[in-house]
Parts: sequence; structure tokens; C-alpha cells
Amino acid sequence: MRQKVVLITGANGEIGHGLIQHLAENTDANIVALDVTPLDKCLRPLCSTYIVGDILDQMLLGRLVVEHEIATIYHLASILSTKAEYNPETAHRINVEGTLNLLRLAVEQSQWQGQSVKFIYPSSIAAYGIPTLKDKSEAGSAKEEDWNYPTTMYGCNKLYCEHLGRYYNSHYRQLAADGGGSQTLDFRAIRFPGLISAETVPTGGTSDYGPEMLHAAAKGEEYNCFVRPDTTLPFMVMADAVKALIFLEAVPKNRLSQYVYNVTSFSLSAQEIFDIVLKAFPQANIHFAVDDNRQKIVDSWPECVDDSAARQDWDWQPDYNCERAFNKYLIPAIRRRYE
Ligand code: AKB
Repeated sequence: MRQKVVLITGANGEIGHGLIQHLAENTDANIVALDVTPLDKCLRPLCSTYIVGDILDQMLLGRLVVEHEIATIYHLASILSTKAEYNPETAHRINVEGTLNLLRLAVEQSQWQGQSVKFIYPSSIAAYGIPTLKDKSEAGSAKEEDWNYPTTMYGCNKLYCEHLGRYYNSHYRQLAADGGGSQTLDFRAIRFPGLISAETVPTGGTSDYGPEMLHAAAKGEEYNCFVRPDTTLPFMVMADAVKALIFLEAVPKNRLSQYVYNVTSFSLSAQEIFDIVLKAFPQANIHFAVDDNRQKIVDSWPECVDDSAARQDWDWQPDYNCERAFNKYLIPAIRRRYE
């Protein structure tokens, strides 16, 4: 008998860590974890199976469905915004072709099973591209459909994959004699702001200066923040990011009015993060050393996003505002971690 499972790609990444721990503690889901690197030892006992492999490997994906009945896919694997700029074509292959492989797997599985496989896709504020700082400060909270002109390969990939998901959900093989088959997948995407976790440090992103400042201060390491002090972005702690994924997965389809939803918790400038970090770690050795190219990327992302659709359709609200995020979760947990 094939086992009903939840497939998590990019399982070893920051969101993967939080999501696997949450699912293992709160559900009886059989987790199949897939990542190009060997799964973190602490996550292994929480999964039914962990596979070291590439989402571009069609044979591997084919073998996966021979052995498992996939009910839900959390497709977390991707190359983030800064790393993607060093090899945009490779990033495109992983971010777009990798997603396409999983969408195809999900739609085929949906047709075999006679019920929709849920495809949960983390998109990003990188899908936005605001042309000037003046526009950014006047933009207010960006709605999902605003400023969809990303300037990074990662952002272009995320925006396009949101559309691919919509296509596979609603228009797949629309000219086939059978109309593409009655059963398609159930695609749902969340546009995340910058994420901050106490347990893991991000790699390869451009919103990473927030978490990097905090972790470096707690470790007693020097840190050069690569954006200007006035640079403002929306942020969220990992626990709320996981909550959003779980909520969106669980909501009945008929309550959803769109495929892609913004979520956010609080917006902060780099100076405000610096002040919070310095108050908690007075010995912190943090300086501002602006990297003009990375600055341009962050300048093209909105200062805050409008998540009213998520609030209305699936009762989204974060558990952590700024005060609670830093004082009740991040600072105590990061202190314990590096003690
Ligand atoms: C990145 O900086 O690339 C990510 C993101 C905003 O999606 N953290």
C-alpha cells in the first residue's frame, strides 16, 4: 500500500525547519522531505522518509510517486534573490523548471487519485518591483496586483510561478479533447515578507540583513549591514510564516477568492532593527556599509504590504507584532542558542 504523505521540497531550508517541526508536533502527517543536501540530523526523526535529490531530476520525482500517495506539496526549494543574481540562468532552472516539474507531478497525481493535490507555494515580496524611492515611499501598502515588475531573477521566477500555478490549477491542457482532464491540482501561494528565525540563519537572500544583524550580535561577531539605515521592509517571524502556510493549506477552497495572498506582521527600518539589537546586545559591533547593488534590490521592494485579502478569506493574523517578536521570541531564543 502506498502511504499518504506530505511532500516538502527544500526541506533543509529555513522554512523547511520550522514547517517540519510544526507538522511533526501538531499532526500525524507522514512527511517526505526532499533536499539537495542531507537533511539536518535533528529533522530526520520527524520525517517518514528523507531523500537527498534534485527537483530537476525527473527520474527521482517519478520514483517518488511510485512509492507515495502525495496529498499535499509544500514546494519550498528555491534559490533566493542575492544568490540568484550570481548565476541567473541556473536560478531560473531551479526556481522555474523545478516548480514546473512539481506542478506536473501534482496535476498527474490529482488525476490518478481523483482528488486535487494541494500545492502550497511560498512566493515573496521580491515579486514586486517599485521603480524609485519616491514611488516606494508614496506607495503605502502594496496589494498583490500592484507593482508587479520585479528587478531580480528570483522575483521574476516567483511572479511567473504564481501564474504557472494558476494555469495548472485552472487552465491546464485546455484544448485537449477531455478539456485537460477534470481533476487539477489545488494551487495556493503566499507572498512572504523578510523572514526572521531564531533557530536558523538565512543564506542567499537580500532581506537577510535583519536576521544577520541579530544573530551576529548574539554571537559577538562584527557585522556590516549592507543597506542604508532608512531602508524599510516588512518582516515576519518564522512561527508566523509556518502558521500562514498551515492556515492557507487548511482553508476550504470555496473560501479562497485568489491564488496568491500577501501576509505581513510588522515593517521596520534597518535603523530600527539596529536599535532593538543594540538594546538587547549592548556590545554588538554593527556598522552600516552600503552595498549599492543589493540596496537597489531592497529599494524596489515595498515598505509594507496589504494582507487584507488573507485576513478576510482565511482569517489570517500574525501572532507576533514587533514587540512580541523581538522581546518574547527572537532575543530570548537567540540568547539561549549562542550561550
Ligand atoms: C530574499 O531576500 O531573497 C528572500 C525573500 C524576500 O524572498 N528573503
